[in-house]
Amino acid sequence: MKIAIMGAMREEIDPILAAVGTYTSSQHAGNVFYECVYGGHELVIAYSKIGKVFSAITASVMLERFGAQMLLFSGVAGGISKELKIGDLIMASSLCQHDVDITAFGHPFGFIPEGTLMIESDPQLRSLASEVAIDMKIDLYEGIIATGDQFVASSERKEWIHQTFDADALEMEGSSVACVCQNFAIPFFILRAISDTADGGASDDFDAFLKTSAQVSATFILEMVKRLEN
Ligand code: 4EZ
Repeated sequence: MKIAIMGAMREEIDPILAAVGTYTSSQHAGNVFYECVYGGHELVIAYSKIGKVFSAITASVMLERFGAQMLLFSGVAGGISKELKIGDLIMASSLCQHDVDITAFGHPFGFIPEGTLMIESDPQLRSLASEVAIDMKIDLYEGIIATGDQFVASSERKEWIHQTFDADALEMEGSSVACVCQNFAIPFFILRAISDTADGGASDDFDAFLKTSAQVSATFILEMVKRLEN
């Protein structure tokens, strides 16, 4: 099976490229796509650049041009749930867009007509992840991830996102990637390791923990790939 692995930032896919060893690369639509064989699977790996628009481009290209039949996202996120500490892993059960607002027409925050407020990730990939977590003796959280085109560094905004969407973590690409995969009917999985807690200290924590948290997420994703049926 051909599997897409994406991140938003170079730092999020670097540990994956380092682990797979040799790969070929090609450029398209403003991204570099790396291809290799790993764990008996063909992989296409790329980072999109930050945000919903860039990540939607990259996900679409991986599915349409490269023919990926499954998409795994690896990266970092801001923690909302008090249970989540820096370095902890969370997989998205469902994702939403916290910055969508057409409430002037009576719609709830996050809802776009003919879309859904929440997009659920693939249940089979989540159960595989739960097995991997048990075997690796890693705590893996599951919860709602809220996406928006904002680096959240404010307790107030973070609290609003928690109250409005019951979200446990937030970032800037998961929901757009989920939306692409839902529309192409491709199973997807979004994994994030916490780099900060989206409050006043978020930018300092992010800078300090981006690399180590990205590594935690990448290691886990590669273990999942090894266990996927051929
Ligand atoms: C976006 N990603 C951060 C991009 C940071 C700096 C140049 C994850 C993320 C995040 N997103 C980690 N912490 C976050 C936070 N507090 N708010 C939004 O996916 C770009």
